Amino acid sequence: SIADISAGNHIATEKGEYLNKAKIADGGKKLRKNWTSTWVVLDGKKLLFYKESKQQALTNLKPGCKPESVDLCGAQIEWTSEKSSRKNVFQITTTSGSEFLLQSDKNATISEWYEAIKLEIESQSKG
Ligand code: I3P
Repeated sequence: SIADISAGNHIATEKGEYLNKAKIADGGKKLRKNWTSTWVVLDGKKLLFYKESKQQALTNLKPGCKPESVDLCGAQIEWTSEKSSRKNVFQITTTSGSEFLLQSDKNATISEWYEAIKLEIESQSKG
């Protein structure tokens, strides 16, 4: 699904959707897995994870309510069947050593996200 996000005078068309997310490493350090449903936006080189609802993410530009921003530059993406008992899971590993699992029960949804993020990563590596 496509969401129009308005930020002041800047209007960007971005892809946004609820996905299940688990951060399993931060700066190379393993974390205890904790799946949460998160509003995810692909914003060019960045993947944004919003703690609040979609509606708040779309309208809420208050300071201090920033999403978690993941730098996709140099990141790796791969399907994994070993990191979770869930189906449809892929992993993103950042250059800073953070690891995220993203999951959806809907095959089409998760495939779309995998392809979109992969394209973004590949377009960057070509400079
Ligand atoms: C974890 C929780 C996760 C599960 C994980 C468990 O237990 O059940 O949902 O991951 O499995 O350890 P807890 O809540 O006590 O931390 P999946 O749903 O992805 O399988 P794991 O240890 O095999 O990663």
